[in-house]
Amino acid sequence: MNISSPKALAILLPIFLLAIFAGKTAQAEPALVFENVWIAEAPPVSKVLAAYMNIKNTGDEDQKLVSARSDDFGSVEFHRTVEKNGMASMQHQQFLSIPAGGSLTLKPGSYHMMLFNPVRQLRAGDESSFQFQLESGNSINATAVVKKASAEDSHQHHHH
Ligand SMILES: [Cu+2]
Repeated sequence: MNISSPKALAILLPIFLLAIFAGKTAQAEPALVFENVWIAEAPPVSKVLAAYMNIKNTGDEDQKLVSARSDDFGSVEFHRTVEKNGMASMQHQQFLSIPAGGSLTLKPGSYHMMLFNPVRQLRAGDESSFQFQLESGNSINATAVVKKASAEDSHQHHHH
């Protein structure tokens, strides 16, 4: 297709304007910034994986994530690992709250996302994208990178 032809322009111009409009809409979304989103690599037989990240709320309103989904997994849940009498257990969380001007860190031994029934094998270096649904009705996408868990755990210790 010759993109300088009037016919091509008639097709491309609306797409171009739509892209600008979509960009503006995205800016109006809640000011959540997803950082260091990663999935812990698991053996191929694993039916459950975990994802971690830091979520920053740069806005002046509290935000609640009510659900997450990914094409790479059957379902996604928010969990929190809590220790009671020396026993660690996971609690299902209905939502994740990110306070205005604050952040929430999902990390091993704390809040995390549980990823059930992967539809493909994810190896270190692979990417997977998530769509988060907010209580406000907005949704936000974030891309996760698959990493080897042991390396990331030791990496995290350097920041303490
Ligand atoms: Cu869990």
